[in-house]
Amino acid sequence: MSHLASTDPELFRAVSAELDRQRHGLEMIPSENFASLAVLEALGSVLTNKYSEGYPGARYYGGCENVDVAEQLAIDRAKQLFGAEHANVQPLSGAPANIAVYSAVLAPGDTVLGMDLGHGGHLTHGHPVTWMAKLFTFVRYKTNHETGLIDFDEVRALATQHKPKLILAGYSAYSRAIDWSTFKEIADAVGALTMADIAHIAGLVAAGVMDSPVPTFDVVTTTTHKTLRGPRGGMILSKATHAKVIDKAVFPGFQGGPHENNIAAKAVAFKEALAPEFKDYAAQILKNAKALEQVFADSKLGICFKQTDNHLLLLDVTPLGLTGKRAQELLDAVGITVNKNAIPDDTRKPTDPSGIRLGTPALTTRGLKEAEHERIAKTIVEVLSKPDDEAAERRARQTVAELTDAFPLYPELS
Ligand code: DSN
Repeated sequence: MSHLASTDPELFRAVSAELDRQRHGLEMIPSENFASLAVLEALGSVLTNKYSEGYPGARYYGGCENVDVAEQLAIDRAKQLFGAEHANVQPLSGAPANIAVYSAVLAPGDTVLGMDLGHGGHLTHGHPVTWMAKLFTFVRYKTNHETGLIDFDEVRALATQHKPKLILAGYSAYSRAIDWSTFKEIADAVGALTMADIAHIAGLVAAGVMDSPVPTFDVVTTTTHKTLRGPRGGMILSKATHAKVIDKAVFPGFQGGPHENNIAAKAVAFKEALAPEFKDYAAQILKNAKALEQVFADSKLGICFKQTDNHLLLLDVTPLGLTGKRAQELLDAVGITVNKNAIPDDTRKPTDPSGIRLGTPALTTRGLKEAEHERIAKTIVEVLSKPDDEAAERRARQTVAELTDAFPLYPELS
């Protein structure tokens, strides 16, 4: 980055400081990961200079022959990776991908049945603060407190009562496996379309370590930067019958010129995810999450949804006399990054909820396995159980330093 350093030293210092933060901390926000150097190179390439409204072979600009190659590679690899009939790789991120699907398959006033945000759903699944909630009628299902699982009796009853046009599954803070076939069966019974938002678990689905909704659902959206380990971005997979309306909804309906540098980086990430070693990576993500769970299960922390079947855990920190914000700050102070998060039916406000959410994709990319995750979980429990204990804080910092030294991040970057 010698050019950035001389052109804009102030910005260069911020980027360098962020590299330093990522290297010397334990990144446990479950939606974050570390993209490969090849992905970063594609992102920083001259493809950022090109306008290319339209799709490969049908653009509104000249000179698109090279970005056509990049975008077609991304499309073909996405279809191969997920076994999808159609892929649109232009959505700028997960929220735009979801909004594009709504605009493709719904009319204003239509009803959507999706998960309550507090039970692991996402803002774009109809939270009242979003513009989408003004356009469409969102009805929300929840999980069952006793089992930690989606309450399919409630989903069925709400679907029968409200006759939604679309049933939405797939979450950002739910730690259990998803029974796609029961959603499909309920949707078929009421004549609804099915949409899965697999932003969090896409890498696990691609690797085959979690069940895929792609064979049965009408539409599947995802981000590309979480478990898929690609660049920050989004993607829509669908049955061929929905291809036209989805492509039209993304462009010209909702977005302008695609970010071809980003799309090229997605193509690289998909190639990496198609490699056999990605399956080992995804399997290790799950093993590491279980290693965390085993330690937390022996602590006073509450495990929401009873257990984890994926890459994340949602923990209730109130039994320790903490709030989510305080827990996040305590862990931040020792170099462990998590995010405060609402727990199901939380009575606290979103800016200082009752829980924290943490996961294993980024540390698994760094090479940490079960033994290291067990050590980290014990450190987390100690820090949260002894908030004012300087010796505990010192020990935690020491653990973080030892682990980050033992598993270097981006050693090639200076
Ligand atoms: N912000 C993402 C997450 O952290 O899960 C979801 O959009």
